[in-house]
Formats: sequence, structure tokens, C-alpha cells
Amino acid sequence: MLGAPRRPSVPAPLPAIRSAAFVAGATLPAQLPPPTLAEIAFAGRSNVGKSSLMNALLGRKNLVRTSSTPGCTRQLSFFEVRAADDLGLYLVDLPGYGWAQRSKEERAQWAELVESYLLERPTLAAVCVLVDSRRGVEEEERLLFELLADTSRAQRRPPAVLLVATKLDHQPRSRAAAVVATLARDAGRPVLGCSAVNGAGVPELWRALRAAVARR
Ligand SMILES: Nc1nc2c(ncn2[C@@H]2O[C@H](COP(=O)(O)OP(=O)(O)OP(=O)(O)O)[C@@H](O)[C@H]2O)c(=O)[nH]1
Ligand SMILES: [Mg+2]
Repeated sequence: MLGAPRRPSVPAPLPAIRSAAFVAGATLPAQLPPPTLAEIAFAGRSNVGKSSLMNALLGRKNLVRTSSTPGCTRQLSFFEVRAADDLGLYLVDLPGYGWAQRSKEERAQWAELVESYLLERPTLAAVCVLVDSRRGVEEEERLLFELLADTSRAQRRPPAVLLVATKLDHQPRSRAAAVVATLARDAGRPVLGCSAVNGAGVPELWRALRAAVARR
């Protein structure tokens, strides 16, 4: 007798991705690569699942380094992605915030690097703000939304902002839609529920990101 089909731990590669490779890491604004391709950045508290979601979007297991220890990603990491229709993009993994063990100096360095990137990068098309589906939007995310909407300091059109609820596989399937709806109501904006483990919501996120890039 055949058992129930096993769910893959990593979703199959999306056919739309032709190639994906790490191209640059920056710990200082001066180390950012030249702004050539449209960029999509992934922001959120440490351990929320930014790097894992990028791997899921790319259909890769370990291209982007992940870790169960918060504070794994310490730099802005740029991944060049080519889609089958030749669309070129950078996916940018941002260091997570809210990791209390970091020194004051490191937190100040994070703020300078990430804030200047989010406010000034001319090619930034979209920012995915990730929250854990068990946690929802908190003060840090509200501050991030404010920063991203701040046109007084920004020298370019503000990027699209997508709120993504991660680790949806922790919710019972029957509850997932209700959890996402509650998060959206509390946040006062649409929420895309995703799981890097079973691939839920990943094609929908790609569609939203491609639409955001196309609108620019
Ligand atoms: N169950 C489940 N676990 C996940 C999911 N996404 C990430 N994780 C786990 O959460 C932990 C953190 O994942 P990362 O992708 O490294 O998180 P991050 O936001 O990049 O963390 P920093 O780089 O420290 O800011 C790892 O143990 C992952 O395996 C998910 O969708 N479901
Ligand atoms: Mg990371």
C-alpha cells in the first residue's frame, strides 16, 4: 500500500528561476554593490526566517546561510537572480534586529547601515517585512513601516512594502487562514502567510514581488 505522499522539506525549484548566486556582502555603506538591478530586501527580527524564506523563493536548500542561533546574518548579502524570462534581480538579506545580546555599538552600526540602505538605495523596489506568524506585528515593525514611508529623507520613490507572516507550518492547517486574517487586521495591512518548510505561500509571494518590480 502506498503511504501518503511525503511533503518535501524544501519546495521544488520554481521553474521561473534560471540562476541564483551570492555576489556581494556589505557591512559598511561603501561596500554596497553598484545599484544596477531592481532589489528586493528581506527585513525582520533575528530568527524570524528571512534567510530561509529566500532559499525557499529560490528553490535552494542552502544558498543563503541560515541558523537556529539568532543574529546569524551580520551583513547585507546580495544574491543575483535570473528568471527564465531574463528578468534580473538582487535579493538582499538584511541582518535581523531585536537581538538583545548585541553590543550597543553593533546595534548603532546596524541602524546606520540598514537605515541608510532602506532610505537611500535608488534601486530598492520592494521590502518584505517578516513577522513570525505566532507573534505578529510589534513595535519594531511599526517603526520600520514608518521609516519606509518617510519620504522626507528618501531621495527616490518609496519601495513597495509587503508584510509576510513566516513559519505558517507551526499553525494547524485548519487555523492558518484565520491566523493570517487576524494578523492582517491587527497590522491594518495585507499579510502573506508563508512557510519555508512546506513552501506554502511562496508562489504567491513571488507573484506579489514580480508585480512590485514591474510597477516601478
Ligand atoms: N518551522 C519553520 N522553521 C523555520 C521556517 N523558516 C525558518 N525556520 C527556522 O528558524 C530559524 C531561523 O531561520 P533563519 O532563516 O536563519 O532566520 P533569519 O531571520 O535569517 O535570522 P538572522 O539571520 O539571525 O536574522 C532556523 O532554525 C530555521 O530553520 C519556517 O518556515 N518554518
Ligand atoms: Mg539570516
